[in-house]
Amino acid sequence: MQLSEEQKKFFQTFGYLAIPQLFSEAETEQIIDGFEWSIQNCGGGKEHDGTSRTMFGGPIEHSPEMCALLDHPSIKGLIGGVLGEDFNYCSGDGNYYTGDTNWHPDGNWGQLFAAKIAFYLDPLTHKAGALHVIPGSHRPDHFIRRERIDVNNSMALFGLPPSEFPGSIVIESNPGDIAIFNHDLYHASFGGGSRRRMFTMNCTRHAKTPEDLETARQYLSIHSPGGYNNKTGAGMFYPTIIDTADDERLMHLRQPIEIHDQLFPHLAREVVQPG
Ligand SMILES: O=C(O)CCC(=O)C(=O)O
Repeated sequence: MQLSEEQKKFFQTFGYLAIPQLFSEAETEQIIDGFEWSIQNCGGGKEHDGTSRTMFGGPIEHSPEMCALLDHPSIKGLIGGVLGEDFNYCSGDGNYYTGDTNWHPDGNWGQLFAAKIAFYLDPLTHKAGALHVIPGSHRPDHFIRRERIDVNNSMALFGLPPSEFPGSIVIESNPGDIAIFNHDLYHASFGGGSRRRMFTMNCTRHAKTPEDLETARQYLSIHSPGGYNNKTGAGMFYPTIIDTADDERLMHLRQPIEIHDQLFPHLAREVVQPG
C-alpha cells in the first residue's frame, strides 16, 4: 500500500489517518491470535481482572509472526508514507484497557517526529471505546495548545462532557482497521469496558541532522525500555524481533538500538565472544 498525496496531506493537516480494513480477515485473525498469545504469555494477561489496565512492552516483538508485522508491505507503506521509508521502529505497548483514557497527546515535539500506529482488536463505537481525536491539535498554534485549555475539564469549563468536546471526532473501528496519528495529536477513548484490546507500534523519523539526533535521544530517553527501566534481554527490543530480522527490517531497528545502547549501556545486549 502506498499513501496518496491526498492522504499524506490529510495526515499533515489533521494529524491522523484512519485506514479501514488494511488487513484481510485471515491476517486479522492471525494478529488477534498473536496478540492474545503475547499478552497471555509475556504481558501479564492471565492476571487481568478488569480493575485496572494491563500493559506490556513491545507487543509485536515476542513471536516471529508478530515481528513480521514490521515487514508487512501495507504497514511499511503506511508508516513510510507518513515518516519516510527509512523510519525507525521504536517499540510500542499492548493492552487490555480498563476504563477511559481521557484526552492527552503522547508528545509535544512541535513537529512531525513520532507517530503511533493503533491496532484495535474489537469492534468499537462512539460510546464504547472507539478512538476520539481532535483534528489539528498536533499543531503548536492550535487553540487548545495556545490557550492551554484543559480538555478533560470541559464540563466545568464549557458545560460539555470531554467525550463531546467541540471539534473532536470519533474513529469507530472494526478489527483489521488501522489508525495512525502524530504523537502530538490529542486523543482519548471513553466507555470501552474492562478488557478493550489494543496495541501500538511507535515509530519516528530516521534522525539525519544533529537536531534530529538530539530529538531522537530525548525521545528514547523516555519512550523506550530503558526509559521505563524495562529489561528486555536485548536492550531496545525483545530479542525475537532482532534475531528474525532480515536487512530490510534491520534498517528500521538499527538507529534506535544504537541510541538506546548509548543512553542505557547497562541494558544493552551482551555480545558473547566465541571461544
Ligand atoms: O484509549 C485509547 O484507545 C487511546 C490509547 C492511548 O491513549 C495511547 O495509546 O496513547
